[in-house]
Amino acid sequence: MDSALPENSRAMNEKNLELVQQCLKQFDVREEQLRQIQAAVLRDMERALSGQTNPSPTVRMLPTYVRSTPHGTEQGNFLVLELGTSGATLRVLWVTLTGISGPRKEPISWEFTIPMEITLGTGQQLFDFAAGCLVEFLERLKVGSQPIQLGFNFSFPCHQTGLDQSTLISWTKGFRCSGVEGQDVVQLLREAIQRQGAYNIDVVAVVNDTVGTMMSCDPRPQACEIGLVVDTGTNACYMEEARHVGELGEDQGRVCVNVQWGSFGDSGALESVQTPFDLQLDQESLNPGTQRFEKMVGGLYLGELVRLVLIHLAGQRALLGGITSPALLTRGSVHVEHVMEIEDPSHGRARAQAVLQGLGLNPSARDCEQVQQVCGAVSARAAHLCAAALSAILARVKSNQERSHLGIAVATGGRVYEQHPRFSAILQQTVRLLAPDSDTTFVPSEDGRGWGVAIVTAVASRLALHRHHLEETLAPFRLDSEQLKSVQAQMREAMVRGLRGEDSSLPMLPTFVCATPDGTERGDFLALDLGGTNFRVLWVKVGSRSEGGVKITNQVFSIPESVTQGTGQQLFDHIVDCIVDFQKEHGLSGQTLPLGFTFSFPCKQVGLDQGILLNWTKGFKASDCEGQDVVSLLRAAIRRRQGVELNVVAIVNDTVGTMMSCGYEDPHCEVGLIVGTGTNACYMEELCNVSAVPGDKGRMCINMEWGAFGDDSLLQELCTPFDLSVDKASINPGKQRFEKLISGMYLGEIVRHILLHLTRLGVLFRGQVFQCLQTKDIFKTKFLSEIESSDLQRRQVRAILEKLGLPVSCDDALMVREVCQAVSQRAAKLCGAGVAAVVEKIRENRGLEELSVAVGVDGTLYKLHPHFSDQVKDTVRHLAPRCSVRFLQSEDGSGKGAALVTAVACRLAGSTRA
Ligand code: 0WK
Ligand code: BGC
Ligand code: BGC
Repeated sequence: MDSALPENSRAMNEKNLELVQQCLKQFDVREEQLRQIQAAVLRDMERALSGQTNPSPTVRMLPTYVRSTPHGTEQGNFLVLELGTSGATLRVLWVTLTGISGPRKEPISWEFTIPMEITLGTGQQLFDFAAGCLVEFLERLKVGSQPIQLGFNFSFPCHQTGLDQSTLISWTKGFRCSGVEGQDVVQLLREAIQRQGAYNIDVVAVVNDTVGTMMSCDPRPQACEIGLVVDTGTNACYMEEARHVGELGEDQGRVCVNVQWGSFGDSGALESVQTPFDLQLDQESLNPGTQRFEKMVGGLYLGELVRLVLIHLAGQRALLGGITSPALLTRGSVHVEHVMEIEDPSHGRARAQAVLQGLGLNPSARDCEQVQQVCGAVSARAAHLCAAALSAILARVKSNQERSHLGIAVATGGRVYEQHPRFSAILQQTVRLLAPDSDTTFVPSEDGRGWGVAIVTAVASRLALHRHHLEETLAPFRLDSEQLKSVQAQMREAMVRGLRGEDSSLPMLPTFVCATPDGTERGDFLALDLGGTNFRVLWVKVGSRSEGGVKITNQVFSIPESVTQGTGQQLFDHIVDCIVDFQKEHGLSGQTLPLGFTFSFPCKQVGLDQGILLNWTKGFKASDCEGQDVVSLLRAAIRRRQGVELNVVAIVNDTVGTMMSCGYEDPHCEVGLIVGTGTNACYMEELCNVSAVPGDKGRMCINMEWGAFGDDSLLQELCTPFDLSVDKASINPGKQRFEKLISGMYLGEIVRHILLHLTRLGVLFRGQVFQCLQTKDIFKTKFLSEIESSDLQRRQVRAILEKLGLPVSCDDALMVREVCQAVSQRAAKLCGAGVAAVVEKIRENRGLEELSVAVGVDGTLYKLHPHFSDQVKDTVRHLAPRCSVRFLQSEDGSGKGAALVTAVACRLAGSTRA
């Protein structure tokens, strides 16, 4: 072209070309620089994942709560609102998902331009504008008033705490609406839709555009595991191992992480490749100092970079004859579309001319050629940098999958990636250079993100439906203050009726224990503790405090079900066998020590050593015992065993034993509470209120047998179908209703029935009803305690359930935990309402304004469950504010109490064996 020109013009042209080349050289990023950037992005990713803050990583690594790539089963119609991917435009789509087998239906979509005053206005204006577009779209679509589920494609950095909870961290890409940063954008959209009041639209998911892009890929033959967007802005997401995402607290499965690589380099990592044009562009941008990587790659900035270079070169008189124009000097006058056209291999030169003339310039052919080079340099750098960052993700996924070679599919989207004539090719070539051990397939996402957002929305709506089913199922377990007050009042009335011997579901059994230990008790005693998790034989030495007070030697014996559900003779013979073994073991054989018998079942006592068993509870069903005096049954067994002599002095309920045991340490302990296999309470009642026992002076301990509260269907309203199933399947249907809502023997079963119900609804375990879930008593109450312990990560919850043979997803584990929490919380609150009724009774018995009292407590559920005891205490504080109640956990169990009752009896009878 120059050969025809005079010498000096040729020299001028060469000098100008030199100047242009020199300037564009700044946009060259060498391979080793790209590798440094790849390594720096990877380092930042790992820092962000592990929550490191110093130095703070500049990529954000935001969990998206999308846990699986599409499995194609999603179906239904979904509305999708896209905001922020393609500049100041908003798109509304109607997407019909037809599942894996159905034909792929093209979405119906509409694009709306967002006026500048909206993108820079208030958040309310922006969301009202968006809601207005939704209504306009739906009007045209004539969808009528059916409930509509919407997926919100919001392409800005957001901290998500769920599929439908997302807080905007900061605006990018020319948006700067006030009052939105730090807010939940789903809430803002819901409010705007409500203000429209036109349609019943439920926003069920918010999705970043990279996620929508990744999810829009057809999972056949290979699901995409990375989503890449290069449009106005740029970003990527990928499937990360959930265990690496600190804030999730999970260990299995994967979760999609929104990398937010636009902010990479905000702390200087890109300085080595930044040009003065980049710095100027950043200075003049809406968000100086941030989104440095995006400002070198995103479409919103490529045109601007070209413009600044053109002005610079014109300023050096190396281009355009040194002449600029007002349009060229106007920020944003060169768009990415211009750059893409100018780089068009066939028409680029002509387009360059048209674009420059459109800017009021008069370019020469040489100018056009050099402007093409400028565009080429700027976009090639963008593609190289993007490839370096993408290669960092590939390296991450490869190390996650512990593979030497990675085969992976990347979903791509965005106008720059899709429409720029060379961008994608340069990017793919550079990725092959930087990540040679990854076989990367680039899959253009067919309709962009709409599809993918609809799939995430379908998943989210399925999860929302599950959440609805879960809330609906658990709602009856969430007792409010009124319900608890009514249980307290009903129990109070039942107590009074029971004490008067009137019709009541509360037996209110006199125990003939009228005094708590006064510390003068002395001697050796044997004690038996039957009715809890373990059967124990105890040797209790009661000495003075200086001699160390009470010393206990005990031994736990198992009682096989064949005995607990055999004959009474078998049971009591088994008990005597254990006593004999114990005596042998501890050198007590042949000694006749006074014996206290903790027998934790409802007994009508006619004396301290006479107790007629009213009915078995807690899985015991030994025949020929109900209606019998169990002390006689024990004595008969002792007689049957030749050469054994035992002096049974007292029979006490475990609540009484517990009260006595704690009362030995704290004389204010006047209530005994058991929350273990079964549940029950006793307390010191005024003798004048106990119609069954003559006399009206002093007090007597009353064994309430509150487990039977509600056996007169008083608690019917509180009983859920799950409670009815547990009761029906129990060995004593219709009995112990209060106990069956509270105690350890039943909570696991209630949970199992709820899990079964939720599985049948398809909410849990993908709707598969596994045999183990249909197995009675397989879900132990101790699992509740384990699953609810707050420091237990989801992974451990899953381990417990997997041990049962249940394949558990993360969401399953979460929901199972919520079920356990609801069941145990109800139990604790009901137990608290019971204790409140008792302490209020004592306060009013004594005509006190304020009562200070202690409650002796025992039982595995109360002791081992992480939250049970606190919830009981909170409920008592709430329902009996005029009672200050201290809960004393019994260390030695009720066996010690039984020995102390025996010691008191012996003291009162004036006979102990030193
Ligand atoms: C330990 C007591 C015993 C009582 C038991 C209740 O010594 O008398 O029956 O607590 O708790 P569980 O063992 O049923 O959890
Ligand atoms: C946003 C990202 C988005 C990307 C591509 C960036 O400015 O921060 O969330 O994915 O643009 O649209
Ligand atoms: C029994 C009570 C006992 C409670 C706690 C209930 O099943 O009826 O007597 O106190 O369990 O063990």
